[in-house]
Amino acid sequence: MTKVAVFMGSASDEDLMKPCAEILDSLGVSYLFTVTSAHRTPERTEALVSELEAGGCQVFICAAGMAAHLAGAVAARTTRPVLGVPLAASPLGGMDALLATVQMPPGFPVGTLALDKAGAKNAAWLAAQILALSDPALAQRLKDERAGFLASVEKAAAKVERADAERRAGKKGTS
Ligand code: RP5
Repeated sequence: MTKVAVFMGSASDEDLMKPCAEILDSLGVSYLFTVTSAHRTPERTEALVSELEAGGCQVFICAAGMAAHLAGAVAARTTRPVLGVPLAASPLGGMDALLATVQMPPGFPVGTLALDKAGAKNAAWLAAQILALSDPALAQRLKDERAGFLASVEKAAAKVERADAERRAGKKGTS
């Protein structure tokens, strides 16, 4: 069963959104990764939302650049959580997509993540966190991943502290 839908407004968005798919893969979350556009293929977008919802999809992730209406168009068709990833695909540096995604009218929320790859990654983490509310095994995998983040920061901190201590000791030796 597909638990998460990852929609992109164009195939040109694929590279920015790959990290989203990679994280869902690593967490063992089933997903559909595809292209559909609010403007170019509105019927396909509508049909996909209906089919996926009927099949048990729980979370919709929508990424688009420019006049990014994809997340809003999906939010209009479902009451399941919709996460939006604005992409910096225009000379406006993504501010266009950010505002189009985040400024939804009340009643049709789109949980808006950061621009580009950071948002792509966090959309996957947040979708997994939503699914984990009713999936204890996934909740445990998320806790394990958090422990990994913590361990890597502690390792990095120890390395920086060691290098700093060596630098200071070297200075003392020369004075
Ligand atoms: C948006 O327009 C897409 O999400 C993409 O970011 C942007 C440009 O699309 P292409 O012209 O590259 O297909 O709808």
